[in-house]
This record gives sequence, structure tokens and C-alpha cells, in this order.
Amino acid sequence: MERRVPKTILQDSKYCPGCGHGVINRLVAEVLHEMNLEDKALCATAVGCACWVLEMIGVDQVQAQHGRAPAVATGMKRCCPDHAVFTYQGDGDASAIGLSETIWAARRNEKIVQIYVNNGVFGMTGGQMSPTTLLGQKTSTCTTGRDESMHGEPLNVLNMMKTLNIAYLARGATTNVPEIMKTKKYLQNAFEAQMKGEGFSFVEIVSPCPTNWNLSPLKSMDRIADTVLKVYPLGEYIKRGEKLQ
Ligand SMILES: Cc1ncc(C[n+]2csc(CCOP(=O)(O)OP(=O)(O)O)c2C)c(N)n1
Ligand code: SF4
Repeated sequence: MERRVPKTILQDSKYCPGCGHGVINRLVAEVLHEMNLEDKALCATAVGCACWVLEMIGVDQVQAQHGRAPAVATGMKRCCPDHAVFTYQGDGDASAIGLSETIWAARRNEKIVQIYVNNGVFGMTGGQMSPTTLLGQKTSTCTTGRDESMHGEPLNVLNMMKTLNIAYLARGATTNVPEIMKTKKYLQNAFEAQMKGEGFSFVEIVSPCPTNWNLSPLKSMDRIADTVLKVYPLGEYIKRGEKLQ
């Protein structure tokens, strides 16, 4: 069988088996290829496993330390307004250390795409609790499970975005082929909004971290379907500035 790989994919996935980052990297590369944006794409990436996008996708990139990717992407876009500028970040990077950058780039309605990979933990550093860790979920820093009275409720960044005037807002997942295809469409819509000058797009993608969830890749998908999506429901929420739900 012929193996078709977008030309910006530089190597086979180097993430853990079953990790969602590999699928998402591939979707980003496919979307850039199909929209003919490969040669004018600029990425500001993160700390965490998300940062391997530097070695996975062959477009010009700057690694922005500790949640600062939306600020770096803002600078890129203002200097190169005809380029397709995006950030690629985990939930720890973008909503723990980098929450203010995230909210203020959205508040300014910068013409960038923020890709937010929500796997519910700090993946690279050993599975610590992150802003999106679910109540009751055990992590290496809350070994008896996230407790509302001790740690607060999980942070739903998409819900915060719903209150802002931005161009596009959606949440996808990597659980199965239909959801992966919808997620690809969300990424396309986001880049389309940017290239039409409509403003800021935020695409959250619910993704497994089998290594730190201590689950097999298949059981990780089951956990997302049975538990995670009840707290982080999928769909499009804002399109061309219009609130859809
Ligand atoms: C200020 C600061 N605190 C902590 C770290 C350590 N650190 C590096 S990656 C990372 C976790 C990132 O998690 P997330 O963004 O969720 O990405 P994932 O690995 O899950 O893709 C942390 C805490 C750091 N580099 N700098
Ligand atoms: S530690 Fe988790 S997020 Fe990082 S590559 Fe492995 S499965 Fe993916």
C-alpha cells in the first residue's frame, strides 16, 4: 500500500505509543499541505511533549518558553501578516504557566491559531496535576485524586474563551477516525479564519497520555469517551465571531 505523508512531516512519531500528539501533528501537517500554507507557516511552540513538534513538522518555528507562545506568535503575525501563524501547546503550558498569555492574545483578537492539546496532565515531566485534571483523577502530585476543596475545580479554558469576541472556537478529540476527521476540519476552519483576517482561533484537542495515565492506548481512548468528554464536550462553539452554542 502506498504510504502518503505530507512533505512537512520530518520523521515517524517519536511520542509514546498511543499518544495523541502524533495524530495531531499529522493533522496540522495535512491541513497546511491541503491549504497550500506549508511555505508560509510559522509556529510558536511550547515546553512539554508538545515541543517535539519542532522535530516533527518542517515549518519555521520558535520555541517559546513557559507559556509565552501566544506572545511570540503575536509578534510573528504582526511582522509577517500574510503568514499562517499558530501556536502548539499542552494544557500545562497554555493554561498553567501561560494562562495570561492565552487569554490576552484572545482578548486582543490576534490573527493567530492557538492549538491547545488537553491531556489532563503535565506529560513530559512525569504526569503532575494540570489545570485540566479531572476531579478524582489520580496524578503524581495528587495521588488520591484531584479534590475540589484542596485543588479547585478543573479549568475549562474553552468556556472562558466563549465569553470573548474571537473568530473561531472548537474542541475536537483523537478518540476515533470520525472524531479525528472532525478535528481536522476544525483546524482547517481555524486557519481559514486567520487567512481571511477574521481574528483569533482557539482549537482545543482532547488527547490521551497513556504513559502518565498508566493505561494502555486503547483503555486511554475508552477513558476519554466515558469520562473526559463529559467534562469537556466536543463541537464548534464560535464561527466567524458568531456564538453557535
Ligand atoms: C517555569 C517552569 N516550570 C516548570 C517547568 C517544567 N516543565 C517542562 S514541560 C512541563 C509540562 C508541560 O505540560 P503540558 O504543557 O501539559 O504538555 P505535555 O507534556 O502534556 O504535552 C513542565 C512543568 C518548566 N520548564 N518551567
Ligand atoms: S508522556 Fe504523555 S504526552 Fe508525552 S509523549 Fe508520552 S503519552 Fe504523549
